[in-house]
Amino acid sequence: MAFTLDSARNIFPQTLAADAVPATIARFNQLGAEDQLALIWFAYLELGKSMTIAAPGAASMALAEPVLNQIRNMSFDQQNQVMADLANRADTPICRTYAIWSANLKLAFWYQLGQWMEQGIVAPVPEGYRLSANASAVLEAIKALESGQQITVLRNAVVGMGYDPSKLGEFQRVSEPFVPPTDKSLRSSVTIEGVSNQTVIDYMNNLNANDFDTLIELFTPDGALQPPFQRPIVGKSAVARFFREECQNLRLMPERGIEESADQGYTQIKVTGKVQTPWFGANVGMNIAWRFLLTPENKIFFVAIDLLASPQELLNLGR
Ligand code: ECH
Ligand code: GLY
Ligand code: GLY
Ligand code: GLY
Repeated sequence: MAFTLDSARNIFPQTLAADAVPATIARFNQLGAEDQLALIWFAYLELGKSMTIAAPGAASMALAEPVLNQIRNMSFDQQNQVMADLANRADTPICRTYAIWSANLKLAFWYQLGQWMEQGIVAPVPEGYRLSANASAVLEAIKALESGQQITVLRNAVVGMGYDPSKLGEFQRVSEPFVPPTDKSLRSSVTIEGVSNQTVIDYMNNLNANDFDTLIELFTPDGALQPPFQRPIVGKSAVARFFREECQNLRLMPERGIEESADQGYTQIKVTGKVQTPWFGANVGMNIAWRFLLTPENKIFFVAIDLLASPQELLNLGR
């Protein structure tokens, strides 16, 4: 039986993803805008007790700066309105601008607003603000998650704000400029217990080196990549764009895996390990599985990246 995208997505079905993340986001999305913003503020303060967020790069800040300055010059009432509009995904000029930003730009924007809220430059969450009962429950649910899941909830909340990009028609995305790949002499190489497949090793090493041009050549023309809790991104050009826009400076630390032959000369490989995002560095090691399906020519037809339910899942290489 030939593999399709749908059958590929089901390889290693025993993999237990952190379903608490989409479940928490769904509950978050039911809340009113004011509650959403206050909840994130409290979650952010909580997170700040145990880890620091790296400041965004100058290039990201420069792209967000015109909107940030516009907000800085507003009254507190107007600022609160802008933030509520973003949470409500309203149709306003600022929400439309925000909609075409990459995830990292959206995060950089909120990072700056958070700093300004602390400094009293942007309207703070009122002292003694009382979350609704539902919002308190969602906050407690977030606090109970492991740190990799917490930052994924926060990221997804931020990415979901602003005007709905699918209503925009044609548009040009705005993302931070890409950094050149790491010099060959400075690259490191991963070793994965139980996996010797060169395509998988090259995938990890090229992603770690920001060498997206080499990386994309590991895929078939119709190859697909499924990020955590998202639909697959299909086709070389879409995957290449995703790498350039969303995947700079990640640190992949695969640990172990299993290789098996599949139908029609294909190979399925599951790898587990840790991933760090440049936002939190070594403060947060996300527990990740990669589920690869390779063609007989050893090209990537499909790879899913799953955020795992627990560290125990790192040892689960079963089908
Ligand atoms: C304040 C109050 C008002 C409202 C808001 C506020 C600000 C909030 C802020 C939040 C910042 C959150 C951040 C979160 C960052 C999360 C990053 C994550 C990254 C995960 C990456 C992964 C990569 C996996 C991949 C691999 C591959 O092999 C292929 C590519 C890819 C407080 C003002 C909103 C400031 C900074 C979770 C898992 C391994 C799929 C990418
Ligand atoms: N500070 C991390 C980033 O800009 O991606
Ligand atoms: N998804 C890339 C990052 O946020 O670091
Ligand atoms: N393994 C389930 C998923 O995240 O797609």
